[in-house]
Amino acid sequence: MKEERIHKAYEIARERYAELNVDTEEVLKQLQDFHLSMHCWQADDVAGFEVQAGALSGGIQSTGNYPGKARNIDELRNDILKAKSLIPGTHRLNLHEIYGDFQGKVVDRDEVDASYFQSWMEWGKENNTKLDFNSSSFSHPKSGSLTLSNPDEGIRRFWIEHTRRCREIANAMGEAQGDPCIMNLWVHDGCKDQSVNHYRYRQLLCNSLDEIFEKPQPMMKDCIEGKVFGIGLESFTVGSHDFYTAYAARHNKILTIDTGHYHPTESPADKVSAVLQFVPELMLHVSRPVRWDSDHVTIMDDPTQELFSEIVRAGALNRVHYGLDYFDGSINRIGAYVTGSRAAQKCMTRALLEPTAAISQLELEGKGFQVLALLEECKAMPWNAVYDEFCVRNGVPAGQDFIAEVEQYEHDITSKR
Ligand code: RNT
Ligand code: ZN
Repeated sequence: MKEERIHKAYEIARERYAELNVDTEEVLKQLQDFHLSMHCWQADDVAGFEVQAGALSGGIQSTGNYPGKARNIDELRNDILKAKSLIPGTHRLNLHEIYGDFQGKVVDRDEVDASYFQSWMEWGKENNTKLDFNSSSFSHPKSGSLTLSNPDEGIRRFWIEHTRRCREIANAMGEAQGDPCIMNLWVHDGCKDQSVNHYRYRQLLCNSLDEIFEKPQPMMKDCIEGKVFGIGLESFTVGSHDFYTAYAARHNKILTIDTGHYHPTESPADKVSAVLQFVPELMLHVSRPVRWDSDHVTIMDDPTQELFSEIVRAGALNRVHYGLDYFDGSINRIGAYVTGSRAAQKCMTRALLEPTAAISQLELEGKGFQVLALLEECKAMPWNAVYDEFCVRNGVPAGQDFIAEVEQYEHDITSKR
């Protein structure tokens, strides 16, 4: 039987790792405590539920037209539950403001409040899912290319009001779940072409943030996310990495690292040990850039592995929030959710199974060859037997078995939309 085979393989792996003084039972416990914050926007290509919703804007794009995307709140919730049933462990859900339960009412972004998220909070409680939150600056008539940094005071005030209200909503979520809600602030502000007002825009953004963060909201935590460029905003980004890193360091805010937001040869993993010297915590947006911030589904590639390994090596497991951020509309969206989430977990599994203390000791003794050799050996260690065991213990299909379940759900549900 398959489960028996998995247990047998695990027992062999356990012994193999014990030779390196790695306790796989301890790693399984740590994996159980490793919570992803699943991004709700993979299920519907970042559309959301605003009655007045327009096209996706703000320099981001979901490409592909695979059938079956969630069209309303019930479909989205069911899809997320289906995905969660195929991902071992307990995970959070990361909501954008545009995913409120607006009940057919036109609610503008500066009018939103916690009442529109009441049903989400109940859903979270019923489904053992804690919520995180995001303000939404894109896909709105007032989005333009500048929001919180707009010299037009009316527009800037509108977005300040929106973001303040989002912090209140996040705080209400945190209270309802008895655990702080992590709220991410990303705005797309930038310029398509040459501009001579860089200092002015950044000063305005700085002032807006100061106002937004003025009021303490004890049951939520703020994180701020920069990037290099957006589509149609290629020449200048107001909220660049330097801007937000400096802001976060000065104001003790959480910095968000979106792995798709750096120059292609820059390593997001290398930011971890640098910025954690100065900011309290990190939020991740685990994604996969293909040539640019294309938000492809997360896979076990070197940059993702390196990112999780750096977190573990820094002893920073509990200083990081593990959000995902990809939106691929060209393949089965639930399959995309599950594949990406499991890839992130597998990277974490490998990171946790590294005999870091021993390798560190060798490094301090100047034994460079031994360090290199051990790191190479780790790549071929039976980490997957540990991940399979984790799946089985959580009652979730191990290996490729989840593919058939996604296909069944497509056959029964999503293909009929
Ligand atoms: C955009 C940012 C941002 C969005 C989500 C939808 O480049 O990564 O995090 O992807 O808020
Ligand atoms: Zn992001």
